[in-house]
Amino acid sequence: MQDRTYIDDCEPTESTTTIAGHVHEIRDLGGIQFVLIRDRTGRCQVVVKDDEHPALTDRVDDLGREDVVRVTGDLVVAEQAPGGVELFPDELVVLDAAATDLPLEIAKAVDADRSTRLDHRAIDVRSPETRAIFSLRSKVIVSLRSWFRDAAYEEVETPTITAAGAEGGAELFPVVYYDREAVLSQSPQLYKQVLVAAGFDRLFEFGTAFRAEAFATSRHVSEISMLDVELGYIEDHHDVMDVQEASLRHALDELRTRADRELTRLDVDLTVPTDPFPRITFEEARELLATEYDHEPEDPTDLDTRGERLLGEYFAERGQPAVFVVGYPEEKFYYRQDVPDDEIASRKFDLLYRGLELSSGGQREHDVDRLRERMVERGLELADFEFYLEGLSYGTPPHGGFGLGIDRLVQQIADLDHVSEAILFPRDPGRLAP
Ligand code: AMO
Repeated sequence: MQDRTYIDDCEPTESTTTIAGHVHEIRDLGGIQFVLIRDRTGRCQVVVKDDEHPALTDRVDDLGREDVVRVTGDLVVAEQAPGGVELFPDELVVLDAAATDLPLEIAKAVDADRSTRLDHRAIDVRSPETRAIFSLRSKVIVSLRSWFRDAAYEEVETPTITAAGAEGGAELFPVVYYDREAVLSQSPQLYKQVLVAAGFDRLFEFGTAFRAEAFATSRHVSEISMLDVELGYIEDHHDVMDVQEASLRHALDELRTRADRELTRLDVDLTVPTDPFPRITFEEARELLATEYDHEPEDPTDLDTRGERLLGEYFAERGQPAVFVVGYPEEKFYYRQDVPDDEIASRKFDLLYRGLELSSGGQREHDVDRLRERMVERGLELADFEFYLEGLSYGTPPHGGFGLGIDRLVQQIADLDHVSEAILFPRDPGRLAP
């Protein structure tokens, strides 16, 4: 490996320091040149004085933006410089020269439209603001994973090429699988349930889910990163919400310290909910929307985008960025519903975070006869679900879980207008490349 120090880790010392990265900006003031070097952690100003280093001055004259260089020299405290230090080089090596026709502006605030930026994504992510989103995203995933590992959850992987959809509906991508037709997985739902039945009673999976949404909104993409969780031996859906709440709070709390640099770069003031997240029933949510905002979502079984946004505002004003809405009617077959003494229609919840649905979850129906009835009522082919029904038929603990959309979580944390901005190479109905 080439010896170098990340810019953010550079400490001014007596000894020489080597940094490496892209040339972000060059300023030549006649007699003195400033070259801003960018690596994944920050930017460092390299200062070349003509009278001290004529050979290096010639080399800087030949430099272009985005050239990849390695620079070695003495670091000196300089309050006015980015990062508070300057490097006075003894050596500057060009590792690769960049083409000069950059398709996007990197050094200045990016004002290209989103579509152009996504078309040239590998260039767009060089801009420090965009880069910060993905550094933040990586830290979100690390924090969530560490919470589940510490809580003795096992990490599993389930297939993405499957025989039938798990979530129902028409949002399936067909794939040719040898001489048969298969579909890309909409969710590991059925697999995670049969695994809990088999004794994997605390599991999680970071996976990819595919939804052939026919429309493009600021919160939908066709390829989603999902954290799926499932746990056995629960009393009810509140146990699942406890896990969703604790893991998310842990991740947000850790970000405040571990992603301080990224949050600052993105100008985000992250508030971590300290109290339990409010849990309101679906009926209470509709009632609140009607009385506080005179808003009645058209579909009586759901809250619409505006409804979720207004609920977000209502709870944000009361210091709560997150709220659970519990008991959605007419739910998918696998949620427990119509439980005799329950005052709610189902044990399904959604987690709204800053006015956007981030996760869905709940307690599952584990009575196989009732499951079969529900599936038939919904017009599903039982033959497509044999492995599921078999897996649950031989002793299944009461269980539940949730699926958290990682892309939307990053969208909300980084305060991005569009979910595709939180994804390196997003897929939507209009985009299959890069
Ligand atoms: P659901 O279908 O609600 O539930 O999906 C869970 C979460 O995934 C995210 N999500 C999406 N994000 C971006 N674009 C999309 N097209 C999209 N679709 C879903 C959302 C959503 O809250 N099996 C259940 C979960 C469970 O009960 O365990 C499921 O997949 O953040």
